Amino acid sequence: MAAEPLMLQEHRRLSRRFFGQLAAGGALGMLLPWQARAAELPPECAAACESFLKQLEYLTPQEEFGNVSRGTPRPYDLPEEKKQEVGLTPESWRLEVVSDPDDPADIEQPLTVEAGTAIDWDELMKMAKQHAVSFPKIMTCNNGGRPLGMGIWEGVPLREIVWRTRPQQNLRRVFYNGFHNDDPKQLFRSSLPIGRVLEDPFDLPPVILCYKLNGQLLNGERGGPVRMVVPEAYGFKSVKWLQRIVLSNLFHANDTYASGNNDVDSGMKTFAHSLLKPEKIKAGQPIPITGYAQVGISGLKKVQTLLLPKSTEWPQDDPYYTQADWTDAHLLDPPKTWGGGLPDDRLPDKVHGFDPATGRPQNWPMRMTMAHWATVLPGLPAGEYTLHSRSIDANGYAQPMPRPFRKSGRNVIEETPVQIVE
Ligand SMILES: Nc1nc2c(c(=O)[nH]1)N[C@H]1C(S)=C(S)[C@@H](COP(=O)(O)O)O[C@H]1N2
Ligand SMILES: [Mo]
Repeated sequence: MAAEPLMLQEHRRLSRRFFGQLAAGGALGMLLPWQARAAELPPECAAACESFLKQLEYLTPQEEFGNVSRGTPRPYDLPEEKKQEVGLTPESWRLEVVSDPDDPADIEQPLTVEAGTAIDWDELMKMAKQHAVSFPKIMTCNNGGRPLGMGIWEGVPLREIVWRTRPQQNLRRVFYNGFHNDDPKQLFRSSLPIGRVLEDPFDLPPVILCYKLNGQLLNGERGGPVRMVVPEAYGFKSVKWLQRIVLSNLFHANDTYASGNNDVDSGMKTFAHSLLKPEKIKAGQPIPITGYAQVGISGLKKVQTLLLPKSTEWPQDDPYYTQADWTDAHLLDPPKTWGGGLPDDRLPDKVHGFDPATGRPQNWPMRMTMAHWATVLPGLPAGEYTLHSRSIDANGYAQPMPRPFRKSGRNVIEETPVQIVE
């Protein structure tokens, strides 16, 4: 039998501790038999949750991230010599930083391969010694229902490289793209306002040129040797196989992702989803449920669940169930171990949002990361039910508000079946 993914073990451990406390307090004597079987529970859920299981080890090993990569062929599938030739290995990697010919920014020192001024790996590592930063971030595709993975990303702030070009004026936007088989049709480009690059608002970490994920060099699939990582944004801003930065006086976005109707200025949303729930449970038995939340730019105050008979009609005048009787779930403590392939499970020395003395998070849950939750709902008569879960962000907005629009990132209220049997 395959070993249980570490993320699920950690999630079970955290949630068992939670359920154990409840049982010890006498509140849930009936839960004990279930708890005793916790290690094998619930197989039907394990199958349903398969794609999540890897994320349950708090950090996701980089090989196990969900992968969103364009390119024919994918850059990381090129033969080794070809990678060497096109700059997809650390030794051959070069980063150019130039002015936009269409909307020129006034820079004194473009960084180009031709002039021998492009940034290479040794130079980046030199900069890293002085400027490297690490931060936790959940990677999520704007269009995906589930996060791709949770990582600690390490890199050099993009602004350090922008300053090297000695910009003078007429600089309003930074575009960047990765290797794309030299085919304009395969170009994948994102962009940011210069202000976001030079300054970090609201305690955010900087935008980085990232070369490590969970303490290990970034692999080809994750965008190595170097990718952009934008802390507060959906995945499409974090361009992989980064090779070119264009400094522009254009005043608006021109991201590849704008085609496809995506909202390219959207910050990550907060949402909740269940992970382990009995698909079938006996009438009258307490119903244990665990899950995770993505903590977006607006933070996370709490997670709530609502278990309704399947026959319940969706209220026409209250499509987000704002008037329903939601039950608060319990947010679980930060994990004791981090997983994700971190060598010796040791976090890098200085991680944004972590206390350097204790190595523990300063606040919990942290924005732009994942939090786990658990709850036990009272037993119900036999029948078919629908479980809903939702988050309330730190500003008090219940999911899917304040921005319910699908193309600015998914955060629909979860709907999943639960069967209660005699
Ligand atoms: N060069 C390049 N960068 C890219 C992409 C791509 O296709 N090409 N996909 C983007 C999208 S849409 C997402 S969601 C993230 C996914 O990151 P991951 O594959 O490391 O999980 O990478 C982004 N960076
Ligand atoms: Mo994406």
